Amino acid sequence: PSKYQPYRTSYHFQPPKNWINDPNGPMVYRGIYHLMYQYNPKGAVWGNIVWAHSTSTDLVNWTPHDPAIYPSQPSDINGCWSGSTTIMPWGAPVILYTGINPQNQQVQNLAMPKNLSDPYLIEWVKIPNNPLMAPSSLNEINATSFRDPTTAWLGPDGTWRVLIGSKTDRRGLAILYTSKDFVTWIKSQHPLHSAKDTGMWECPDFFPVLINSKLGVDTSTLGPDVKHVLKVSLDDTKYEYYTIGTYNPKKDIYVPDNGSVESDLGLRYDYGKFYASKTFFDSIKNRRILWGWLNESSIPADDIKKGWAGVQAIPRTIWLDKSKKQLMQWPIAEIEKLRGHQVHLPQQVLKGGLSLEVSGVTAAQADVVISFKVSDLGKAEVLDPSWVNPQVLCSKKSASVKGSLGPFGLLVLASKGLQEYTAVFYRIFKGQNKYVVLMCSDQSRSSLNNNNDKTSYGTFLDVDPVHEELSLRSLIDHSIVESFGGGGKAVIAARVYPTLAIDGKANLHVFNNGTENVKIASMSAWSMKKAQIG
Ligand code: DQQ
Repeated sequence: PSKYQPYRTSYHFQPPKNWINDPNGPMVYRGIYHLMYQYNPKGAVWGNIVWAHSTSTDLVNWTPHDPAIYPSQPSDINGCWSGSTTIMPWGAPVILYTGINPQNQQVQNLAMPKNLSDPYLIEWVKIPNNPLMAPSSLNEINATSFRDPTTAWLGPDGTWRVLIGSKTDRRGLAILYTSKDFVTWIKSQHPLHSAKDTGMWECPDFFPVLINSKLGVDTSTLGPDVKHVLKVSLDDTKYEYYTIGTYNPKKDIYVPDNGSVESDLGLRYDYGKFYASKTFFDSIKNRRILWGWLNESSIPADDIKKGWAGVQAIPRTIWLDKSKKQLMQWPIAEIEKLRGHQVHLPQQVLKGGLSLEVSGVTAAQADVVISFKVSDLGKAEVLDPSWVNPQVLCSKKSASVKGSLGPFGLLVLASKGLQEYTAVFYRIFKGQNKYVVLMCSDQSRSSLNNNNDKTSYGTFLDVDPVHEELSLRSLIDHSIVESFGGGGKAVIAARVYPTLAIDGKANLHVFNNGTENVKIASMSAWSMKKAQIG
């Protein structure tokens, strides 16, 4: 690896070197948090996949261990791909994961801790019965599209259920298997859910969320107080979509609520770069936590030069919004203990066309929280009915394109002369019968190195700017800008590689490139300390 490492993170999880992708089998066991993840021990590109393993007591600082799962049986000899942990009713964790067999078929295997009295769960044993689920001439399973078992859930009938991602032709499938003993698994006639024209469903995740509560519940929880969420990662586009709906445990089908879809206009955890995510129930703090992989936006040749690729997003607490129509996400509270020196801006009006620099924080390693209030919406630009795709709208109307109410927001990782910056901002439009808020993360000027993917990201945000403040929180970590809009109603993560705006040469600004004034209702920025991530 190169000595020049301006893009390594300070508080987002990453190993010292090499390629990482999907978070695998996250859990808490005897007070210790476990993160496993897809890892190439031999280089900075995907391959030779094992489950690397780290543990933590606070989800912020991490201790690395040897890989938990690596090829050792015929049923995983060509790779140990993604999977999940299930906690047995008596407290023992069990892993189901995808192995690649000698015929390069995808099959599902089981691994158990060797020693349950070791809270670090260093050693895992694979049962000789593996594989427990495999494609065959009888079951019509596509051997190259059969992977990523979910956390299993236990029905009131004493039967375990698990989902495996798959497809037939272009139809994405969440194949359902059931078992009485967790070892003998039977494929159900019908998938739990499927959707046409979505392609391969990777890394499905299926879990209950409480109605009217931020608390999380165990994955097997059923009843009138919960709705269910099904998330799928679409291999074709590398976007994730989730739906909220109803699970019928008698018929074992899941029906998304009206208008809830897995594609295009569907809901996403993140409208930027975020993939192969997985949740787990944190029984210590009764919350559900979401882990996701942030891939690089650099070219593989640059990844090889820097000697690593891939990081994990900050774990996010996830719960059902009051509207019951979407999820909410917020960085786990523990991350705030890394907050160091704080800078605060007094309430003030930010006039149209003006910006102000926020000095006194380490702008390449910061946590920034700002809230805007707009009092006069009269001059809001009219939303053209053809502007249906927020991401396209954000790239057409980048931060440098003047508007009336917006763009206003943050310029982060900005170089002194503004040759480089990443802009996270809002624009408010007048829609048919309500105001429409657009949230953008504009990477187009993020780096002078044009090899990087500098696509802009965007989403419409379900906030009423007449009655509510527009809040924005950005976690900035050298090559990561992870932004939470509307208190967690929408999230956009981006990877950026400034060439000038590095470390002490990175700056932070609040800007208003609209003609109308906006009020900064509150603003705080913290320098972030470095986490211990061995
Ligand atoms: N990554 C794993 C697969 C999964 C994909 C292989 C998603 O199990 O489908 O590294 O990123």
